[in-house]
Amino acid sequence: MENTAPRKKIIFSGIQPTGTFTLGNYLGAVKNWVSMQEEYHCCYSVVDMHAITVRQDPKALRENAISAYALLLACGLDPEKSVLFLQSHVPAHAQLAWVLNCYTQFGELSRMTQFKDKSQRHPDNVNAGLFTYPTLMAADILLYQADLVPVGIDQKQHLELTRDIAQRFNGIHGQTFTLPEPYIPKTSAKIMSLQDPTKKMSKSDENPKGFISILDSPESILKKFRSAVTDSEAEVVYREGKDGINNLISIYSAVTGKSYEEIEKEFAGKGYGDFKTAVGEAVAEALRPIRERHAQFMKDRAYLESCWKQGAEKASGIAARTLAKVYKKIGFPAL
Ligand code: ATP
Ligand code: LTN
Repeated sequence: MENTAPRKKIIFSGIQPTGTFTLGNYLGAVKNWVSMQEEYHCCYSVVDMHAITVRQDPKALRENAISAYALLLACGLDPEKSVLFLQSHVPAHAQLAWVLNCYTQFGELSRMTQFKDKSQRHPDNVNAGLFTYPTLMAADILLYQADLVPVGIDQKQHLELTRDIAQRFNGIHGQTFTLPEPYIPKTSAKIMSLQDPTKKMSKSDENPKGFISILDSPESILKKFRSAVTDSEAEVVYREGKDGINNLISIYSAVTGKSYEEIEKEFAGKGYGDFKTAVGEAVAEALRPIRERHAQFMKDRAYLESCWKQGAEKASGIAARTLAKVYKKIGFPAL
């Protein structure tokens, strides 16, 4: 019988091993990756090659990459259902990135806000890799012919560039790449710093009170939420201008599944203190199983290695097909 079921869509996303994931990474990205596993063909990568656009200590990078891989498993990604791999294990990423560099304009890369931010933050190391970072990201996505890319809103500009590059290549050489769409969660697209709620929560913040790492102890999580910056009112309502409270409401909503209205009702007549404690407790509880599973995976290095080896094999197979197609279209003679 002919199979008339629509093709399962392909998902690709990546996360940098530049430190322990924050609550922002989890709610804005990885949590959605987990729920997408059932419905889609998913490929997720620890993008260690992206991480070296900022200087990394080799020992710390290796540990962070291994820990990030274990965190993906701990968060609920299943190596049997999804392709889970380390970017540096699949050479096609670097190979396609070079090709795409030649189809990307200097002016386009100059407009990327992440490049502008990071070059300001690291003025002593504005390297060419930092500048061409988006073409490596485009290669990641296009190699797998991804339909959807689940990311936080900060990555939207890179995705638009990926589409422009793909469209340009397809225009010159004929249909080669699927045009990917961003998939940005509505409520948790951007979790803000607990100390400065106008700034994105970031694992590279110098002030650790600003971010919740997903391996923080429950005590530390509670403490950080209790000292979260809010405002001088005393009403738990989601409203323009209440950045700190809005951020806490969206975090509480993401971890409990409650709507904003339900949360406002729950805390009507109560002070910020009660609310902050409730958010802290809910987050600590939601992260507890992840922390416990992570500790177990980190003890079983042989299992981790077997997972990423299998992931690299599967990813290489898919990536090689796209790369061969690209090389042929460009005019590189076959080996
Ligand atoms: P850094 O904090 O070191 O600058 P990062 O955490 O922003 O790095 P990645 O580790 O590459 O960068 O991010 C992985 C995913 O997490 C991306 O999809 C990104 O959009 C998402 N993300 C990062 N920070 C947040 C946040 N505060 N809220 C929501 N999503 C986020
Ligand atoms: N640029 C992203 C990380 C990243 C990514 C990707 C995300 C690298 N390659 C491919 C989605 C798809 C970041 O800084 N958060």
